Amino acid sequence: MPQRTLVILKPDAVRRGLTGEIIGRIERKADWSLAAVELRTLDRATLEQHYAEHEGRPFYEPLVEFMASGPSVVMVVEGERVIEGVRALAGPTDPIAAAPGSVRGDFGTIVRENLIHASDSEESAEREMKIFFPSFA
Ligand code: RTP
Ligand code: MG
Repeated sequence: MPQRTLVILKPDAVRRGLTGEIIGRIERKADWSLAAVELRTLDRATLEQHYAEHEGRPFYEPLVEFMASGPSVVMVVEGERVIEGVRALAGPTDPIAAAPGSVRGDFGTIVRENLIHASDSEESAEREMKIFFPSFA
């Protein structure tokens, strides 16, 4: 079933010149496509909304600071089972636990600087697309 998901290539991915590599992996999946793509430095208010579920956790402040530390690539990806699919392509949160072949497993070592965000459910995707692309239908 076609879906849409909100994907962020985090500031570490942009700084390290990995956005083309990661976007290429997404684009090469059968029947997936980019519905929106923008290079954007995320402000604190937007990030507080996006990461509201983590407020109060010890990693919350450094996470928001890191995510505001430089430009990210914010995208909407659409296609067959794309919500579960981009999560699988990204790999688990901790890059050291992520298998080679996944984005985090191939390029990451630090839990916070794990290159990519992808919505974790249909409800999250709807909520997050509204935050980052309010005018998007
Ligand atoms: P994301 O939301 O970015 O797609 O990642 P996720 O679902 O795999 O991870 P989540 O638990 O939602 O955490 C959000 C982001 O916070 C950073 N984090 N740091 N212990 C730590 O230092 C820690 N734990 C999480 C990561 O950047 C994670 O992706
Ligand atoms: Mg998450």
